[in-house]
Amino acid sequence: MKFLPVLVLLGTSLDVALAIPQGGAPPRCTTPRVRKEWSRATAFERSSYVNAVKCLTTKPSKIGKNHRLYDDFVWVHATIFQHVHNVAAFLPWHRYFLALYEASLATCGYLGPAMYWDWVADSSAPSRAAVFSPTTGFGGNGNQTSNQWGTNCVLDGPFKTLQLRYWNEEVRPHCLLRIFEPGHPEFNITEMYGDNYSPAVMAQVNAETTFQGFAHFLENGPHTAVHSGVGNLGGDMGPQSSSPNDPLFFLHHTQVDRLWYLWQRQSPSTRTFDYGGFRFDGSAATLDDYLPMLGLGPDMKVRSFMDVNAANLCYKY
Ligand SMILES: *[C@@H]1O[C@H](CO)[C@@H](O)[C@H](O)[C@H]1NC(C)=O
Ligand SMILES: *[C@@H]1O[C@H](CO)[C@@H](O)[C@H](O)[C@H]1NC(C)=O
Ligand SMILES: [Cu+2]
Repeated sequence: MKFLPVLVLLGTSLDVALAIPQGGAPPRCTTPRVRKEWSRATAFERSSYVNAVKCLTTKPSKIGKNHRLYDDFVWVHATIFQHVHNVAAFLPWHRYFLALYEASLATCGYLGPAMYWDWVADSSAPSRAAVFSPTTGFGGNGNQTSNQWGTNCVLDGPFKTLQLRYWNEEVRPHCLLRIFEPGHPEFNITEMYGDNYSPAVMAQVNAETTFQGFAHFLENGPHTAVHSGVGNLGGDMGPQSSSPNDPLFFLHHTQVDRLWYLWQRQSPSTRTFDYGGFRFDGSAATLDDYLPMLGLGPDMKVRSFMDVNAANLCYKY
């Protein structure tokens, strides 16, 4: 029996999906999908990915809101933001969120794997990364002629006409905003804060031996630096709770997910289910905590998102 993992995730709750049928075998992950770096995707994959992202703006909300399917991801992330950042659940919650996005892209005709932007590889000149190409990427920097909020529109690429609805949790219609950090040598700040996600920094992050240490360093170091490097304070990718407004958010977080995967793979027997840290209320997190998804998908346990080889995920890098 063959499973399309995204459909398992969409169509049923995990409890159902993982229920062991009487006398039968549980669903298994036999052919994991291989997630790709954007620059290594084919032209067809890239254009069908971009078309599917645009298609999300033509579909109705899945959670009964008066906005588009595109905005569901922004709204859910913004609304639940404090509960899933700077807490133990940061990595598994985003792993689940990415899987739901991948499933939505599939309903919009993109059947390929999720893609990532390897910003560690591009850290010495991030603005020249393939993802910012106007022809084969997501467009480049926003218009920098004014510093008034809402004017730093991305003027090239496939998303130059994208209309966005939320800024944090407020309804504030705007264009796709980007404000690349230009770099300030006098303050030892490199372009787009690239020095904060260099191979040397990633080696330090990888040297962390516990989930808690690794996750905290990854989130507050490289992850945040990339958000700020692309968006700064007035851009959509900045440290806003509405950062999924920028389609690049998902390639950024797929890279975060990949780095976690690579760390887990250094010692699968001890690290795959290594989890710990704090919940939003300060109490100790456990693998049986639920990940709140506000209806975008069923709330499921952290435990279900630790192993990418599980039938509900079934991918690798
Ligand atoms: C850039 O922004 C300025 C100020 O908002 C605006 O006057 C100008 O038309 C914009 N440039 C383009 C090419 O849209
Ligand atoms: C500049 O930043 C780099 C990377 O963050 C760091 O290794 C270096 O020590 C800093 N240099 C100074 C003079 O602060
Ligand atoms: Cu987030």
